[in-house]
Order: sequence, then structure tokens, then C-alpha cells
Amino acid sequence: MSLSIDTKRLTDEIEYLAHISDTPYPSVTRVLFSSVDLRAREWLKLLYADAGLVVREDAVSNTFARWPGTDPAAAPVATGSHIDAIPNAGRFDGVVGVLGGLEAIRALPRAGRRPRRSIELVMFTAEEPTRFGLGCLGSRLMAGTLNRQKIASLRDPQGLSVDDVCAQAYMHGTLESTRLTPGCYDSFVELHIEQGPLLELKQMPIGVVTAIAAPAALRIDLSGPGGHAGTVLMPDRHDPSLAAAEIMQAVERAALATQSRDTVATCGLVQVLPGAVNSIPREVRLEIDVRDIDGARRDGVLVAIRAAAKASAERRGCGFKEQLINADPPATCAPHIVTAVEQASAAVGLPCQRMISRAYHDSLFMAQVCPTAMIFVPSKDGISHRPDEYTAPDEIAQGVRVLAGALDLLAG
Ligand code: HGY
Ligand code: MN
Ligand code: MN
Repeated sequence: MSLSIDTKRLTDEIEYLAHISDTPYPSVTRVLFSSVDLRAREWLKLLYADAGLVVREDAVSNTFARWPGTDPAAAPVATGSHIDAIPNAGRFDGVVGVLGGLEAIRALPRAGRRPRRSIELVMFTAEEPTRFGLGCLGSRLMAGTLNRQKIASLRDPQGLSVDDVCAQAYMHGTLESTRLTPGCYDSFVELHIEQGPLLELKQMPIGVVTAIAAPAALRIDLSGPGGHAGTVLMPDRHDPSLAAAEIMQAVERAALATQSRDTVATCGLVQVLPGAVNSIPREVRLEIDVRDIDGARRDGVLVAIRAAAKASAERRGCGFKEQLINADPPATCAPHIVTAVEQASAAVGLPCQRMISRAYHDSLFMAQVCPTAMIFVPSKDGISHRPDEYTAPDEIAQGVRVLAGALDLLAG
């Protein structure tokens, strides 16, 4: 199959999308249903129409662009990723899987291919946790892993619910209607930047993911009487920011205590109120991210953090509330999809490295829907979630070429 990837067009599209952002290029900020997110979605739909794909959206604006195969009754093969971006992030995270997936679908007919199974490009809503504190909102709903109670408990920083936000963004339909029916897809392959240093260190152009780490997020709210920073004497303060400082140290201690390099944890969000230099903190919110490829080991770290946090709050006479936002199982990728990616890599003369994904992705939940695997392309210096995130055009094109080959193999 002589596949040609239009690298220039793909690069131009990635660069164009990078400018639809709430922060100046090369930084990208594109939060769920912000005006730039909505604009980016509309622009994508123009590209889908231009490619002649059949487009539909579900109740939370997960968007599906289908290239019909010769056998419409056969379960399609799917690919895709996300275009939302955390504040001050990079322009490749997720985007490479959406625009790269589109280019793979455009390249196949150019090579004279006409797959038996339809091939569907999925753009998942809210892969990033920025707005509701929970990542992979769209793919969780598609996989049916979010119950009505959990969805109703989610609030954005303005106190809006998922229903409120979807109504404001003119979404229609029930959240339950987003659930995919079993067998709706034959397989799913996501192209994504590695967001880590391994491929570059090993000078490997392609990674194939065999397992995806298990993410968990824990929210802790601490409170105290606060007061004037000059007049309240130290013994009377019950300062929640000091309990928070102890808890952040406990997070690192708990992760290191497993003595496994696969256990990671950080306190990525710290909010202090009222946030005035001369006012003793009254409320502190911590959001803690804990991951491991081993779900049980990850859960042990959570238990240790929660115990240390409660003890610190009690010792300091602070108010204490905790909420486990999510604690998801790891995903194992389907061996036959991994093999298809390796075959597609070999077919274009590219070596391929088997590896785990320490970042989570929509594939973590698509693996609960159908056989799933991921293709990684290198990240310069392993950097991601930063404006200087970078993957070169020819590296992306190689990933797209392998993706196209894998889709062609899987779609028959
Ligand atoms: O946090 C993650 O692993 C993903 O980039 N949202
Ligand atoms: Mn990300
Ligand atoms: Mn991503």
C-alpha cells in the first residue's frame, strides 16, 4: 500500500488549531465548552465535511465522523482523541490523535483503499479534568462508567453542573444516551504523543501501548478560624495551610514508600482562601493525583495519604473533608491490536517499542468498550502539559502512517 501523508496540510491544521486558544501561542488553553473550545469544534466539523465524513454528536458533544465502509452492517473500527487542553498547555496533546486520525482517514482512499468496516474518528469531550475536576468525562459516559449520582455531584469553579454547562452549550439529549452499545466498535486505536522521555531516549519513532496506568484523584478541604495575620497569636491559629503543607509532604512520602518507579503522586492544585497576605488562611483545597500501573498498589497509597491528612488536620484542630473524585482501574491493551500496530509499523519500515502509558487517555475507558491500543510518537525532552511541548512534523507523519496501516488492517 503506497500511503502518502500530507504532512504540510496536517502541520498547518495543528498550527491553526493551536491559535484557537485562550492563551497566546505556543501556549494552548482550551477548556471544556469555553468559547475557544466551541469554536475549535465547529472548525473541526468543517474539516470533517470537507473530507466527506458522516458526522454526529452525542449529548455532551462527543463528536463522531464516519468514513462508511463497504459493509455498513459490520462494527466499525474507531480512532480519535481530544482537543481540550489544560491551562497553559501544549498544542500536540490530544490534537495529534484527532487531526492525525483525520489525515489517516484522508490518506487511505488516496492510496486506493476501501475498507470493509467503516472507520470512525471520535473527538472525545473533556479528556482533561480542568472544568469538573474529573478527566475523560466524554469517554467515561460512552463507557457507561459514570452513574447519574456521580454526574450530578460534579460542579465547575462557577458552581455549574454538567447539565447546566451542556444546556448553555446547546447540547441536547440525556447524559445516559451517550452510553455506547456493546459491540458498537470492533476496535479502537488512539494516536497520541508519549508525553514522556522513553521514545526519544531509545531513539524509537513509534511506541505501541500495552497497558495504561490507573489514575486516581483525591480532593481534601481543610478549614480554620482564619483572622488577622498580626493580632491572632500563633497557638490560636489552627492554620489549615500548615496542615496542607504536611499533607503535601505525606503525598510524596506515600508514593516513594512503595519503592516502585511506577507509583507517582503529586498535589497539582492548591487553593488558599481568602488569599490575602495579611489574613490567616481560612480554607485550603488540595487536589491530589495518584497513579500506578498496579491498581491495588495505587489504592494503598491513597489509604496512606488519607490517614496522614486526617491525622494532620486533627492535630492542628482544622476542619477536614475529603472526596475521592475518581480511582479507576488500569487498562490492558488488546494483544491483537498491539500486533496490528506492530505489523503496520513493520510494513512501513519503522521499529516499534512496546511500552506502558503513565498518562491516562480516553483509551483507558474505550478499553472497557472494545479491544483497544495506542500508538505513541516521541515528545521532545519528554515534555507535555507545557507550551514547549513538541513533536516534529515528520515524527507525527510517521505515527499517522502507522495508524493508517493499523486501521486498514483492522478494518479489513
Ligand atoms: O493527566 C493525564 O494523564 C492526561 O494528560 N489528561
Ligand atoms: Mn493531557
Ligand atoms: Mn491527552
